[in-house]
This record gives sequence, C-alpha cells and structure tokens, in this order.
Amino acid sequence: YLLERDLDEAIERDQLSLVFQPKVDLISRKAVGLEALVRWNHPTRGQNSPSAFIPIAEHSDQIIRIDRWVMRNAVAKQAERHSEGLPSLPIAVNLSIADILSPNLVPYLTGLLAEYGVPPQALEIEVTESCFMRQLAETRNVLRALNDSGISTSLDDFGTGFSSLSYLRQLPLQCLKIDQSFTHSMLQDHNAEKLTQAIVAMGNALKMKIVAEGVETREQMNWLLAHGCHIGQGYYFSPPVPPEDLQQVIERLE
Ligand code: G
Ligand code: G
Ligand code: MN
Ligand code: NA
Repeated sequence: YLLERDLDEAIERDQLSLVFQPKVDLISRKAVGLEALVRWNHPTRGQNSPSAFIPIAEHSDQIIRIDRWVMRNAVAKQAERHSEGLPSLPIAVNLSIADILSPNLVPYLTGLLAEYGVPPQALEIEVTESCFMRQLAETRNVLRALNDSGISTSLDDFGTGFSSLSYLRQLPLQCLKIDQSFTHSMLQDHNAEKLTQAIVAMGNALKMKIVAEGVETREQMNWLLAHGCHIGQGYYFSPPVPPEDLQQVIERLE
C-alpha cells in the first residue's frame, strides 16, 4: 500500500529524484528539450512509479509539495547545466490541476528562476486536458500569467481527454503533445493514422509546436517526418534517464 504518510516521508527524507527524457528534432536528431519526470525510491519497496503515487498525492496538497520540489530541482538542474557550460535545453515539468490552481504558482516560479539566475525560457509547463474540465477561466488566467512571465505551456497526452478542440481554442498553449497511444497505433490502425494526421495538421495550422510521444520505432519516426511532425520523444531515442547519464544520452542522439 502506498500510504499518504509514506509520501510525506518521501519529500522530507529526500527519496524523490528526477529522470530526464529528451525531445528530439527528427530532422537534425538533436535534442531540443527535456522532460523531467519524478521518481520515488523507497528504502524497502524500491522504485515506485508516478502513475501509482501521483494519483494518491492528488487527493491532498501533497501533490503541490511534490511538484514544487520537482520545479525547484528542474530549475536547479538548469543552473547546474549553465554553470557547466552545457547547451541550453528547456526542461518541461508536469503539473496537476491542483498546482495550476494553487496560490502563488507564478510568483513561486518567477522567484525560483530569480533565485537560481535561470531565464524563463529554460522552463516549460505540461498540463493535461483533465486540468481544464473544471475551472477553465482560472486555468486560462494562470497559463496566461505563465506566458507573460516567459514560461511556455504544453498540452500533454493530447487526444485522450474530452473537448480537446474547445480547449485549444480557448487556452494559451504553445505546444501540443500527441498522446503515445496514437504513436503506438498509427501504423497498425487506419483510423488512428487518419486521426494522428488530423491532429498534426491542426497543430500546424494553429502554429503550435507538435511533439509525438512514445516514439519506439524508426517506422514511426519516418511516418511523423513524412506527415509534418518534427519533434519526437520516446524509447527509440532514449528512455527517461537519471541526471548522471543525461549528457551522454544527449550527445549520442545525433
Ligand atoms: O514517468 P512515467 O511515464 O512513469 O510517468 C507516469 C505518469 O506520471 C505520467 O502521466 C506523467 O505525466 C506523470 N508524472 C511524472 N512526473 C510527474 C511530476 O513530476 N508531476 C506530476 N504531477 N506528474 C508527473
Ligand atoms: O503523461 P506523460 O506523457 O507525462 O508521461 C510520459 C510517460 O511515458 C512516462 O512514464 C515515460 O516513462 C513513458 N514513456 C516515455 N517514452 C515512452 C515510449 O517510447 N514508450 C512507452 N511505452 N512509454 C514511454
Ligand atoms: Mn508529460
Ligand atoms: Na503524455
């Protein structure tokens, strides 16, 4: 059982860590960004998957404490990369609805960036459609405030939620991430292929960046290139990796 008490401990006792997965330009094969994903290393139970503990954390304000830890560590990582003279790549963090609606999210982030001397372009926020189902107006205000402070926003897991099109029209989002279920099925399933094509066309028409998630094969990458999606993320390039392996992964991509 994943008890809420254990999660409190995870934050206090430094059991959380970040792994990073590159987003890759399919033409140049260079990394164009990184996604930070949280991991929980429990002393006796080993690695807990975020798909197990994030939903539990979302029942209370634990998610806010976890994600503020994630944001701080992502910004700290950028400061470290900068001090090591490494090329600048924006790092995206995943936020839940409670984070978006939590008081002072934007001042918290701008404060962090100032504290570490990191420019806002170094950070991106990924949100899912489930974020918008309630509180659309408030979400729009927060995303706009993030944009105003120079932080760009992505719509994650696109195509799996509801009313996607209405959100695209109403929310200030710069990037659309095609859910991996489309990437996985588009070469097998005619309907999935046509839907993925339509999503890419729509994203391009809206002048959004488009990232295909879950790219696992060369065939998927070639299909994406041929259909106008130029950024991919997935095991074909690299799984999410711990910080000590990251630079080597980035340099090996090309
Ligand atoms: O990394 P992995 O594929 O196991 O992630 C599983 C799920 O957990 C994904 O939906 C991902 O968006 C979510 N997730 C990963 N890291 C974070 C995080 O730091 N904060 C939040 N809120 N969700 C995360
Ligand atoms: O919901 P979100 O897109 O933030 O979560 C990304 C999740 O997908 C992470 O848990 C990550 O480990 C996983 N992931 C990343 N690349 C691939 C891939 O190529 N295939 C599969 N099956 N999962 C992936
Ligand atoms: Mn994501
Ligand atoms: Na996703």
